[in-house]
Amino acid sequence: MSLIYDSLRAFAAGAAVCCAVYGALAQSGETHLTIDNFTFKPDVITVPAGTKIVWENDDDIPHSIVETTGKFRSPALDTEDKFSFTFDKAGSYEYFCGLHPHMKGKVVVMP
Ligand SMILES: [Cu+2]
Repeated sequence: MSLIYDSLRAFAAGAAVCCAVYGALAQSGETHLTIDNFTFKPDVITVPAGTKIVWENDDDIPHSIVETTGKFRSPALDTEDKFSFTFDKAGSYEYFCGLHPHMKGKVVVMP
């Protein structure tokens, strides 16, 4: 029995965190990510549909943003360059850096 209660408690805590994040982002409609030290920050983000995500390269070498199935692709971004994409459809969008393919990120779009 306690195992079930623990699972329920963990689920409720997760749902509360999820909804708090959803509410905060739903108001702005725009979310900023940075690229620094060969890392997308945050590398995984969940947003409501219709959110515009803006990536800014804060690294001192160029990076790019390429969606794995070709839904979007940025040019090489120099330091302080930005790229944005508006996520209108729910789904999971994985992307990587075209110059350093080991750099990976994911955007999860809620309906
Ligand atoms: Cu890169």
